[in-house]
Amino acid sequence: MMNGELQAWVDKAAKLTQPDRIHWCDGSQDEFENLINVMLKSGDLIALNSETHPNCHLHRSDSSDVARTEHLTFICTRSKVDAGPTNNWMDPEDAHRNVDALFAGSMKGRTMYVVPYIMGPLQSPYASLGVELTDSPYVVASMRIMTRMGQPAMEKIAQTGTFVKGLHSTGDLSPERRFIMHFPEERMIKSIGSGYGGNALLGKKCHALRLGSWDARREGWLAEHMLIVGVEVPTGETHYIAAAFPSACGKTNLAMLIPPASQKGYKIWTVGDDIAWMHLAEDGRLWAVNPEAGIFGVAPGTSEQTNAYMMSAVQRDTIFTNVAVTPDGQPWWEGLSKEPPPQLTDWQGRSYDPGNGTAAHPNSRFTVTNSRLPNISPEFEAPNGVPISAILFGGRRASLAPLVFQSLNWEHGVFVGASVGSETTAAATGKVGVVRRDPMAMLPFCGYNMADYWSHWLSFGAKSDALPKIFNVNWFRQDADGNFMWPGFGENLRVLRWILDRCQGRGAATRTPIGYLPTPEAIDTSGLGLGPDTMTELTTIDKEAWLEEIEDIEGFFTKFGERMPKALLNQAARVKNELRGG
Ligand code: GTP
Ligand code: SPV
Ligand code: MN
Repeated sequence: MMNGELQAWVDKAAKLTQPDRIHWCDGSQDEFENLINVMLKSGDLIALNSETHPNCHLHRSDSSDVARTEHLTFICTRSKVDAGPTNNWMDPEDAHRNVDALFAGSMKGRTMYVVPYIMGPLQSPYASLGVELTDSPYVVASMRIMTRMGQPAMEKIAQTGTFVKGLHSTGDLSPERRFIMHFPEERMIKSIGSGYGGNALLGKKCHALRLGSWDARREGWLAEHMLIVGVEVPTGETHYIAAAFPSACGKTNLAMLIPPASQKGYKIWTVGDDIAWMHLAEDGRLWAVNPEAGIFGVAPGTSEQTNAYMMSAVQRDTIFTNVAVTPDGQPWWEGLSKEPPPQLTDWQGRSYDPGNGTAAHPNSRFTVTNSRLPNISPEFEAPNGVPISAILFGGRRASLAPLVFQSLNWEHGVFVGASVGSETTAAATGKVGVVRRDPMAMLPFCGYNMADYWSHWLSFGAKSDALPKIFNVNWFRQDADGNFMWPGFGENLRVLRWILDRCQGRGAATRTPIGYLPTPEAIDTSGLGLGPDTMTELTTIDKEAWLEEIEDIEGFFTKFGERMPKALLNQAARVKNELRGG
């Protein structure tokens, strides 16, 4: 059975892009192996050491195409105000005309792959269907790892008829001719000129977040840039936490935390590491599914010490992008071992010379199916997902933000999420280390006016009294010498324990204007060897600095004009007033 709309759209796209061949993907192992062979021949992939890393490959992307390009990403709604002040906007007609001119003939000499996929567990009522047309075999292979790709998706599309349309071509890879265009009103994406990550694997940020958030608002649910994790406690129950941190700020690592030996009886189960779709269930709780099937994770910093589950997963069946490689074909990146091994080849294929920068690109990544994780949650495929007890917001803040605090209530929690600030990272092109406001870690991913998005979040407050409790965390505080004050990684479990305590009405806390802070003893720090003042510093607030912060947040809020929800302005005013001693 064939979906007529799909056939007509493929015909139209082929007429525009003029591929030599069209290949309809079935998602089979044979097809995957053929793709890998095609890419080994073309040089798009390099085989890695088959003894240490069976079925692993290295891909080197164009050196001008190594991260998401936010300034080339557009939300094309009929009305500009619907995209809001934080998104680039183009009139849909102009956008189609501009990119179609670039798509014209862009697949000449290439194969157009028709990639049907499902975002969400196969049997989930919340799953969403899509088809990506692409001329990049790397994208096809990656989509097979990252989504439920192939025949089952095609069958569902034939049955239901509705799907997100994504047209992608690497074009000439020039940033001058690169655009990532979203047409939420048409449920369509057109991406040209990049083969990298979120720019090109259209199921991920484009579909599951930008178009997903648009659908979520209309249908009454939440599409979020969040990990989902199960924390099994010594008594045997598992509590689920969802956490939104900006790109390259620790989602994958928290999702795979391994409790240190001191934390007996705890175990972490990964449900998702980047995206959560959350629905309000009849029990009044938010239930979350992970729409993805794989991990596109940051390589630098990943090691046996920081993330042993991830290390185990990427031992086989993994595509590495822009990492360095040893003479015997093993992948390497900064942080994998203390010293770089001798005779390394860097991410651009040159003999490694520190004078050229890092050996692996700072945004180098691995792509691997979730099922390779030793701690994959038994609920990973659960159609309705898992019930969320706590939502965490956070970012990278060298100063100001305490290790953890709890919001006073849902409305204040939405304010805490809306006011997240974080230092920029290598996950997007541009300057690194600059604090910018990144509300709910969704600044680059919200497919509509952020003020309407906050109103949507606020609207849940009236719908249920069993919503998750909202917290803010910061693993990245630094001392005067630039060292991290908190050990992070596995030790973050100590903070999760306080969070779960608070969800159950336990856990010592002090009320402050910004929320409930743990008393310095409330978090177990035994055996960490922290300096005597460290915990005090991590759990107190500098009122003057926070006043400045709230003023900056208010300045950000003024951008949204009359769409700005009053409740958040009131929260800012309240915090300021309390900070001044009112
Ligand atoms: P995206 O995939 O871009 O959305 O990133 P992410 O949020 O999943 O970030 P990830 O977990 O990959 O971490 C990014 C970087 O932060 C890596 O280099 C990690 O090693 C580092 N990191 C993660 N958790 C911690 C932590 O608790 N403390 C410190 N100091 N660094 C951390
Ligand atoms: C992010 O930048 O948040 C990522 C990587 O998860 S990408 O797929 O490129 O969006
Ligand atoms: Mn991400």
